[in-house]
Amino acid sequence: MGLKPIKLYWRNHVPNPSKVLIILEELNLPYETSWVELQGLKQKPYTDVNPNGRVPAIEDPNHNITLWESGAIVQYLVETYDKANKISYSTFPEKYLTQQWSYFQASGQGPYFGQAAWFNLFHEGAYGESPESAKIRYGKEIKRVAGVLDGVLAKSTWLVGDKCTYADLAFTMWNSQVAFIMSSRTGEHAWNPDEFPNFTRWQNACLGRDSVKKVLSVLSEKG
Ligand SMILES: N[C@@H](CCC(=O)N[C@@H](CS)C(=O)NCC(=O)O)C(=O)O
Repeated sequence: MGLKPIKLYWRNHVPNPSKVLIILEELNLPYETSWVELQGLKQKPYTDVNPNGRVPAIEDPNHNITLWESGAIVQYLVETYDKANKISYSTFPEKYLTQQWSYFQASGQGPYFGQAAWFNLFHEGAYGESPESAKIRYGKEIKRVAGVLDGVLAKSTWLVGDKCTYADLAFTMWNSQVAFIMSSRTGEHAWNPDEFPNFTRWQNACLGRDSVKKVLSVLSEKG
């Protein structure tokens, strides 16, 4: 029997919903998207779906489940629908190493890159000040995280084993925003991808996946 479409609540140009879109595309799952306006995020009916008032969230009618937090959604999709292990592992220790990178992305990359975006792009508009120390702090974190990945990817093509997994792809959308987030930074604080050649090669490989190309084209159509 065919699957019913999975509903994804999302907004454009924000990395966490796109992280889920990439996995839906990778696994060739039927889905439909439901756009949530910014002012609708923190009020009903959306808070009945996600009491945390953020995107993404999904409703999967095939298993009667509503989920939020992009990492939990990706893990659910992979465990439920990636039976062929296209982008995951069921072997030991690869299964747990993939989870490890996925947790690192959700706790070490997403929030820090997000704060870098906030202080470089939005804080001044909201508070009328532009704290240099916060820009330095989060810019350094972007470089530190890129450096961790660069070191590991000097020895392997992908984060775990010999294939691209959901953990690699979890990093792609935030990585793709770094040049824009850091575009006003200069001198020693500037973002220079050449300092992280293995990270850059890996990011380009992720950007070359059909799933990522499809998501990026949908995002650019949406404007
Ligand atoms: N940890 C959450 C973060 C979700 C998140 O921050 N989503 C952003 C878009 S990328 C959002 O909804 N922002 C709106 C807001 O902060 O009000 C996840 O991974 O799903």
